[in-house]
Amino acid sequence: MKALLIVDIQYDFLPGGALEVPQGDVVIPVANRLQDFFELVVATQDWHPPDHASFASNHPGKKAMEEIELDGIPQILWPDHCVQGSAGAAFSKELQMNKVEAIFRKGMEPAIDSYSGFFDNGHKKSTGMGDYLKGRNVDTVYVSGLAGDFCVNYTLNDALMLGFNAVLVEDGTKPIDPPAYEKAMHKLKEQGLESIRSSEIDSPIR
Ligand code: VGL
Ligand code: ZN
Repeated sequence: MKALLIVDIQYDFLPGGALEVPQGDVVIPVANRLQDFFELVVATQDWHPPDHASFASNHPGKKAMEEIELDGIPQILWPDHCVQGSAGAAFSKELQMNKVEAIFRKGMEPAIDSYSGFFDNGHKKSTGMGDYLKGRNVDTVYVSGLAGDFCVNYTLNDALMLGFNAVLVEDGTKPIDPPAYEKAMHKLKEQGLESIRSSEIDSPIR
């Protein structure tokens, strides 16, 4: 079975949000249209406590976009975003949610960041999404969402590492830093990532 994975289409990553992805809103109609062609749709949701270590505001003297080390791994400091229960953490009202069977939240652990929908950045804790998908006999994941160079990139990487076939929906994502995104996708393609344009999908995918 093939599943559509919708990554972090939340107000804070959309234009006007705390950590906006330029033109991030263009991915919404793409993710909406594709859902009709999939038997299984799941979503991820960035969901941080206010004291999350990825927030520059929790590191006196540091500014957003500065890099530090967190538990031995490089960490970009972000503006406060996707705080649990806040308006910015909500899924866009434009995003169709009826077909979404499960939502995997991530980034709840104050001291660890979690870009991928599967694991935290140190690969210490699983969200359970990999086991869930395997339990549903999923062999291939199609990925759409935000941001292309962070959560989509890390999610695709972990999907491949877990043995799923992974397909990037090219027009279903937008990055924060386009050159970094291109470089990351190039690297993932060498590891087996496939990519398509959403217009290539016009009948049920099984
Ligand atoms: C994301 C930065 C911080 C993402 C989440 O969804 O791509 N990026 N938290
Ligand atoms: Zn985050």
